[in-house]
Amino acid sequence: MKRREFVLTALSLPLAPRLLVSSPAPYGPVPSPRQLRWHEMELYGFLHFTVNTFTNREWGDGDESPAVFNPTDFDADQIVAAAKDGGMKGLILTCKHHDGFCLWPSRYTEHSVKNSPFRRDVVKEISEACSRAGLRFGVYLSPWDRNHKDYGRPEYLVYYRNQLRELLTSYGPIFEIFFDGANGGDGYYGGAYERREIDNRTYYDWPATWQLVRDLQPDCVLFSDAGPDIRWVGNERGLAGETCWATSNSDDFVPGRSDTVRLNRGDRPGKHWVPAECDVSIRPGWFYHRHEDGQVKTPSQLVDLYYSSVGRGASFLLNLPPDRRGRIHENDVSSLREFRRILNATFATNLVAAARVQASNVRDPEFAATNVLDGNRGTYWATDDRILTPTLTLDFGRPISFNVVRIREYLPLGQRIESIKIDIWKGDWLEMGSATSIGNCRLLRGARTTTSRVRLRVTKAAVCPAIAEVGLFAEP
Ligand code: FUL
Ligand code: CA
Repeated sequence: MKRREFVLTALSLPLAPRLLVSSPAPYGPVPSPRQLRWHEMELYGFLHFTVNTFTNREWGDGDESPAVFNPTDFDADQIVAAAKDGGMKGLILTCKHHDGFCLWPSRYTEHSVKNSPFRRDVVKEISEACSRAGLRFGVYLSPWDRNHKDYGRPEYLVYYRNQLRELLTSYGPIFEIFFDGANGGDGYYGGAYERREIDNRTYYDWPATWQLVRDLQPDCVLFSDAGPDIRWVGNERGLAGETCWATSNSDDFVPGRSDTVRLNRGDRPGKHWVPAECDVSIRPGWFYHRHEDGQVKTPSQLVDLYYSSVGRGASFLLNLPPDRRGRIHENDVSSLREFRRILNATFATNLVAAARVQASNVRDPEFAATNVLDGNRGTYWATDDRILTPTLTLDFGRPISFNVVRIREYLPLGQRIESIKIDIWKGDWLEMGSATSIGNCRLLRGARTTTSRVRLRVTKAAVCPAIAEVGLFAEP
């Protein structure tokens, strides 16, 4: 049987011919290149901004006058800098929320910034500020539109796709489109003031809309309850399931009609690679309200959310609502900065770099795996095909202190591991923690402990594991 402890990746050429070994066969569905790029982002922001910011509401009826939209000190660079200081890799803007007001001067409606006293193209300014700061830009275009006269009829779909086309062709690369599932029925609808029910299984004809995005922006990931690329996690509290598979039988779902319990944990076996995204606001509401200035989540609450989202294989989509000035409020900015300071301090030093790694249950147990178990997701360690439950022992030769373990699977080979345990040496092996799904990232966080040896046991796997990283860290 061939060895593959020194691994080679699909992404790089082997350095020496003797290292040429066969890599394991992929298991189940695997991520597309656009999903792999998205997986690496892990933390990005949401910007909820529209007439609601000025009317102090969460859902506008659709009859708001564009005259109310009038930020007094709008600064896209300040907004983007706040996100960047928080460690975010991208920003998704509500280009149009349920009220139908457009933050760009769409050719297809008068209900936009072009008829506001502000007059500027917010989508353009935010997207350009993102690109200056090196953040990726994404859009939210509410399917439910309480302003548009045709909402509920087939004509509206033409309008919706025209708008999407504008957003996808005028504002540079779009990394994600967030297709919201909400529909409350009643609205202004061009003056009709009535209730309009739609059948969300058929009305939107999602496959046609998704195809439009594929044609115009092939690198863009599509979010909804049903994917096809990213799924809703089933709550707006930032909590992925304690078990959270990246796979989903997403054909069972339609946006706006979903089994939230299943979305929260994913499906295994699952037909498609559709990892979860955890959307949650830094404040109680999605839009800015002055009376919530004292209810901004604390740095430690944000850190907890990071562990319950990114730490369970999902992404963390944290909403930062611009205020009436058109800036991120000082309280949110400082909470985000401190959150980032804590994460940076935690993950700055991976203690595993100093360990000698031994594997049992493989044919040749002695090898230098630290260089493939590192943070580089393109390198991984795998066992022989018949070995499903290997143990990796990390020997530090001196006491080290840590409280966080980070494990990543090598995603191009699928989600393979089903459970693991972490043990520490205290004269005898003591179990420190355990987990089920791993995927892109699993963080185990416990009390600070001191030991000279740590053991990772894969206790269940569908096929031989392929592990991209094992890291040990200490929170400050
Ligand atoms: C929900 C919407 O109704 C909220 O207003 C917000 O946009 C949230 C992200 O999605 O479905
Ligand atoms: Ca690696």
